[in-house]
Amino acid sequence: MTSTPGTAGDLAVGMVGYAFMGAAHSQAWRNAPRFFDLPLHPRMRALAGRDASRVADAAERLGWDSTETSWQALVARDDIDVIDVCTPGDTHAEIAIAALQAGKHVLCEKPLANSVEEAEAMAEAAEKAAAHGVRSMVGFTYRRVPAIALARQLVSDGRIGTIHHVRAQYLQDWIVDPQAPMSWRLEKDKAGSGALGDIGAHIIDLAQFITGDSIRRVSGRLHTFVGERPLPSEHSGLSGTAGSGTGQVTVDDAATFLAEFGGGAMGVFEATRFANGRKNAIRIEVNGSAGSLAFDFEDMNLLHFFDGSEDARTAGFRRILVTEDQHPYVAAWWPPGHIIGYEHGFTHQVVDLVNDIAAGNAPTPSFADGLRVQRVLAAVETSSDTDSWQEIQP
Ligand code: 4PW
Repeated sequence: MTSTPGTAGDLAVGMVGYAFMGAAHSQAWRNAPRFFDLPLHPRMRALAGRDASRVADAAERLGWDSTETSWQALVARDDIDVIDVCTPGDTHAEIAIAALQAGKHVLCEKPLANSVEEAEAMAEAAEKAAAHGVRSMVGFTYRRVPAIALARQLVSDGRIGTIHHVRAQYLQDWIVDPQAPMSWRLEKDKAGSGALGDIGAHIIDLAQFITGDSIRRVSGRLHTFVGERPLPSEHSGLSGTAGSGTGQVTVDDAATFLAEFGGGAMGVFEATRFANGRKNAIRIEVNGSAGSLAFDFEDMNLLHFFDGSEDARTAGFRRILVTEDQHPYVAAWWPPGHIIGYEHGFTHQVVDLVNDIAAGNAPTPSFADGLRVQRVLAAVETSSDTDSWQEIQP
């Protein structure tokens, strides 16, 4: 490592993967400097993927300057400052560790890894690299939804008081049809786990982020409703058409668990891809001694807040439209009331990362935060297998 990358005006980005998350991240790298005043200008320098013609098409469509057909070639380039990992979980550890060791800042999609062991190695590599000014962040993007960031502020400001309850759900329905085809998200080797890691990881992170507390033990249950599905007719993501033949689903379709937090709060969590009619409902409610908060991503510009100190005759849940200039991230976008959407969280993630790189700050969520989530995921799985409460290593 010769010098800290990305300190001379431009920040050159190389991304691995170009499916759903790759498209979302590409839009974020492009839009961040257009709406936010950034200390470094992100350049979308190179996109890596194994298939030369598909990666070339994706680079053209998503706006990347050049392509590589291996992540190793991308990491070896000396004109790249940041590696953005948008691949399935089975490759996160290998790519992120190599990139950190090559002195590149790393943004890695969630969940951080497919196992606690991989996540530990990643957190260790991140800590070593940080000593040389190399930064890393795990992509728990929903933290950067303005209403969620506001929820965190209200808890830190003491408006909710001592937290008693956390109720968190992540509900989707994209595989409720038994004929919905296989995809990498249904294969344990590729994804690590199913609904638990893919979407449960988000609500674990959000619960810990909003409360500022950590889950200390869990009791969980995983279930697979459909064990065999048609193979896809072509590459499929969250949608696709069935082809011929079938494949085994090797992950959970749904996960539920009880949790106890270090500070004494009780938690109830549910992550499922079988909640018919719920598309991307991330619901979180926090009840404390001074008030309550409630959020649903399907109405993501709203935060519901109950202030327990108000006159009981008129107190009630207040519906806050989180589109004022005083709200987190919002001033850079539209006039009040002109709502934002799913993709904005990814832009905010880039903005925070670029600011931290330029300022020499440690970004959050860190790989250590990602490891903490990974430990909860593993504990829920063990709990389900063994019918027991599982403690989370601090
Ligand atoms: O937020 C979710 C992701 O983390 C998305 O809805 C889909 O599920 C894509 O990956 C996960």
